[in-house]
Amino acid sequence: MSDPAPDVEVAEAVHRTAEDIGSMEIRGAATIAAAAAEALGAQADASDADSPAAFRAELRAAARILYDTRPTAVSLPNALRYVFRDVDGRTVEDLRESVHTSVAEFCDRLDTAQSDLGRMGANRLRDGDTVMTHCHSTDVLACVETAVEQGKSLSAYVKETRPRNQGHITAEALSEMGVDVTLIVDSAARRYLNDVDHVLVGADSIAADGSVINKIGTSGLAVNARDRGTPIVCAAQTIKLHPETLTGHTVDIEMRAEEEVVDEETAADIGDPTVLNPAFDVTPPRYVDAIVTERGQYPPESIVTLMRELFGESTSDPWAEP
Ligand code: RUB
Repeated sequence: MSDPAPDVEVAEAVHRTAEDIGSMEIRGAATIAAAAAEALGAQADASDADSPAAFRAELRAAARILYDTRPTAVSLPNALRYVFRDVDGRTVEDLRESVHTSVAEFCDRLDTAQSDLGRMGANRLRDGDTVMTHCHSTDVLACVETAVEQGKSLSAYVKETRPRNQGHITAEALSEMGVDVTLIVDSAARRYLNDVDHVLVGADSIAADGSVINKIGTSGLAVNARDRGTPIVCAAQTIKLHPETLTGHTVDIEMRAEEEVVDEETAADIGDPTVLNPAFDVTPPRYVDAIVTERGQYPPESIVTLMRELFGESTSDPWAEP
């Protein structure tokens, strides 16, 4: 995507948020969505535009910079769309205020959606159950946390999730909740699936056919879980539904730097192999038992009805030039 026109001012805070999302200082689909919305609020605050048109051009340029950071989590463009939808006003002041109202409403809805989803997911978990997790998903953690608050005692096998080890964040969060945590390397997952009652994963995007796009390794885990007969549940707020897949678009899978997999020196020592580092993969709906959203639990194949209801058949790209 093109850079903003040189005369359009974008706030330093927007550039900082974009850098933090790109470097994964800010990561996870829900967290990215909230940060992107808040960055639009920061842009509105910082703007000294002298006309509504100039204000809108700045906001679009900010959204474009945020949109370009990571391609897979649809929560990011969905957040930008949500904020833009309600931006209205005849003066710069009115516009600024409407951005703030919209950002606050969006962040409130994210929080509410996550706790509603947590209650639905917790209903699946029974006292004494063992779960297995992959990566770090705040939607998954919301389910476990609610179950623990309901007095259920839970154990967890936590996959470390190479190459970035987000499993460590999950391990810490679950331990703080009082869950009995066992950390395992990714390749040990199948070995322990017989001891697991539920595999719980999040999502960066959910396609119209019910495919779950999540951290690399999710699809292999799901196939193994199906083979072992262990139910696999995806916890995902509706902000993860990818409306463009309704019209045949596919979800971009982000490729990240080789250095996340192997440092330069080690790579040189082992003959400089080609290194591939896809950040996400696609789990077909037949390997997923249920998608738990704040609107209830869905078999993956029927998520399309919810997607149509919430998004309709067309989407806007508010970051694009009019
Ligand atoms: C994070 C990841 C998470 C989803 C859902 O990948 O795959 O499972 O984003 O997270 P990365 P949440 O670490 O590359 O961002 O439930 O918090 O939205």
